Amino acid sequence: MSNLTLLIPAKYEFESLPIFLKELENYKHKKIVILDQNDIETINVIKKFHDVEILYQKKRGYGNALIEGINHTNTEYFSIINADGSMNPSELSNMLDKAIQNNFDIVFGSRYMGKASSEDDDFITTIGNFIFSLLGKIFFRLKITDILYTYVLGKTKKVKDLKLKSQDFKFCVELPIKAHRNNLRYTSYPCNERKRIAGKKKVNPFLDGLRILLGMISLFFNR
Ligand SMILES: Nc1nc2c(ncn2[C@@H]2O[C@H](COP(=O)(O)OP(=O)(O)OP(=O)(O)O)[C@@H](O)[C@H]2O)c(=O)[nH]1
Ligand SMILES: [Mg+2]
Repeated sequence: MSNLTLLIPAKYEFESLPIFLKELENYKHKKIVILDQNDIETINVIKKFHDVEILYQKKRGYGNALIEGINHTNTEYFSIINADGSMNPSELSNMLDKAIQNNFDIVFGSRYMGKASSEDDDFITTIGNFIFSLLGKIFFRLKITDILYTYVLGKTKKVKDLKLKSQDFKFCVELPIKAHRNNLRYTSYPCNERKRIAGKKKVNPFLDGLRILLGMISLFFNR
């Protein structure tokens, strides 16, 4: 059995998720989809995948789903991989090898280094990702090139010990900032982001962007 659990946060992903889970059948890792128990349409389309565990989140939000998923994980490593199919699972084995061979606690997938790329970015998200990654470098001394992608593979115990709190998309910045402050060993790995398979984007670039900015300001002043 694999030492890796895939944590798949999903919100109204009844169009993308069955296609993505079909692709994931080629990967013999443990898979947990974390969603709201009222998301009946998504629940109904994933029931037929017998290699997938469903975890109902107790509260709301993307960060809440991931925190509950990580706390529920009992393999040595976990990876966050979105339900919309934009993160390519063929990159997982290299990310895991990199973590194991160099004893990294976290490997952050990056769309902005070397031969990495994104087919999913638009003008607004490209600018937003650049600005937030720059803020991370300047104000938090982060050594990663893409702070918001959150295609992350990490050691379960080390990340559980960070006691992350963000229930919404602030999770994306809380994880690298707290990892850095707690002296975790981390690195980046170049990824090629695909377009979401179908369905609607759940992130509101302006509202969630503002929440993330306020989250960074709060983390800057509260160590
Ligand atoms: N469980 C759970 N999952 C969520 C929530 N919000 C978003 N997600 C999932 O988190 C992942 C990231 O959200 P996306 O809508 O893909 O965000 P995005 O990548 O910025 O948007 P696109 O570029 O359009 O894909 C997706 O798999 C969503 O289904 C939530 O509140 N709860
Ligand atoms: Mg997406």
